[in-house]
Amino acid sequence: MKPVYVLNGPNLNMLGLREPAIYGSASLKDVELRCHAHAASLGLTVDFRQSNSEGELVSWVQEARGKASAIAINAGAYTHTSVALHDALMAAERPAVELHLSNVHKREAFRHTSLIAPAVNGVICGFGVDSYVLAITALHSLITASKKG
Ligand code: DHK
Repeated sequence: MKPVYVLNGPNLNMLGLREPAIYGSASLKDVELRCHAHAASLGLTVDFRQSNSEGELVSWVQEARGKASAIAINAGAYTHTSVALHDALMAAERPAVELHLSNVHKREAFRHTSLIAPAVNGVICGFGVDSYVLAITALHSLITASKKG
């Protein structure tokens, strides 16, 4: 079984240090460990990555088309700006979930728009690190459903 790509965008390498009242106290390494443990409990594996570069994230989404079973993506601020990530996700033809630690709809107006949401199966936000766990659970259901169908 190909891994689920869990892709993290800009500033997520600062988790634990960055605005903990919004993003929590867990580090990105803590998040990665939760993802590996949860995926294993569902019989999945995870390839967990972070980049501050939009182009690198686009390349990873392109790579996922051949190498991943599904994509969970917290694109950080690129969520709200990146036509390139939207287009890459449209071309990936993999089950995909957009996720966020914070509830972006309770925050500044510029976070209320996602350019990538129309290119994914669904969106999860506002549950802190559990957003990653919920995204992996959702992808597991989509992978299982696509095998039956
Ligand atoms: C993370 C970011 O870096 C922000 O730019 C998004 C998202 C929200 C999060 O909540 O995980 O607006």
